[in-house]
Amino acid sequence: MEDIEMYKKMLEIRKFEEKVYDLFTQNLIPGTMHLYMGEEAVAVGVCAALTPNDFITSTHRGHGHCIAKGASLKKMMAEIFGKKTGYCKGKGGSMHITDKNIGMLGANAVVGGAIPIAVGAGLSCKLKYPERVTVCFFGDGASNQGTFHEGINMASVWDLPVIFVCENNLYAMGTRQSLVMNIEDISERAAGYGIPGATVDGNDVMAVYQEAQRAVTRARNGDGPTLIECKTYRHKGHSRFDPAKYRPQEEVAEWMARDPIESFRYKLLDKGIPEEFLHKIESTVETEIEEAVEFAEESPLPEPEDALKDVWVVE
Ligand SMILES: Cc1ncc(C[n+]2csc(CCOP(=O)(O)OP(=O)(O)O)c2C)c(N)n1
Ligand SMILES: [Mg+2]
Repeated sequence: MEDIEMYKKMLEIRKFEEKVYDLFTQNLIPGTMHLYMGEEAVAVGVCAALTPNDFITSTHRGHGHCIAKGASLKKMMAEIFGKKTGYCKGKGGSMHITDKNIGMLGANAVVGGAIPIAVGAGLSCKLKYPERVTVCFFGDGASNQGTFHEGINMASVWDLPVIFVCENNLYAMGTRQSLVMNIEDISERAAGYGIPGATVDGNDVMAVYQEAQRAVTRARNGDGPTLIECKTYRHKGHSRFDPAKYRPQEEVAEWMARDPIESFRYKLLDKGIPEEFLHKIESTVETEIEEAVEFAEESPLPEPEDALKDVWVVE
């Protein structure tokens, strides 16, 4: 993927979420949300190394993964508005966005819940479509779940084409990593399963892209999984109402100064990309977001008689 396209994708995620945040705080859309703002370089850098046929699994903080894999902004926005035209016909909300047409196997509200799903996808690809890889995104908190250890072990033993991407934003809700782990680099855990592990600056989209490319090549060659830890930081609190008071102000300031989008913009300018060209991309993205909101606002709500359609119930 061209660097300019990566810039545009990161901007789409940021602008989409700024809009969603704005609408949530005005109580214009229901539910809760976990914003990805600040972590855009991870999803975009990794997905830039994938083809449309590859798969990803996501988390509760999934807007960035969906957009980076090519999801429709209109259908995402409509879903968040609870409208019939949304990805889950308005019944799933932010944490259940799924699009099998683009290989997006689903956001997931269960922390660590998508790890076994990615391993299952990896197994079926190994058997049926050996050229395809599956990327599994998860957080630092999820890497303490049993699903992580069981999943990564199975992927290693069976040489599955799965790339484990740990988004280490230093916190699981209000719990700092150092309180629940005696290691600093989660990539060290790869050694325990006999696979390569790498730690990368998760705010540097090119660094993430290059590391992802290495892992993708390995997986496509049948050499098995890789664990990539991306060090990053969320700009907002854990979810809608969290003011994130548990984070030291100096730490927040330090990471805000390393905004992945702003720093990449400087790099593009340094490379000689004209500023007017970037302005053009920025206004195109603004228009795309406005169109997504319009689409969502104008879409109908689901019918009451559809409430039990497309859902599983245990009687
Ligand atoms: C199995 C399970 N346990 C607890 C929760 C509540 N919960 C939601 S998000 C979260 C923290 C996840 O932290 P991390 O994996 O680091 O992801 P981040 O939110 O930082 O992106 C917790 C504990 C949950 N959704 N699922
Ligand atoms: Mg975290």
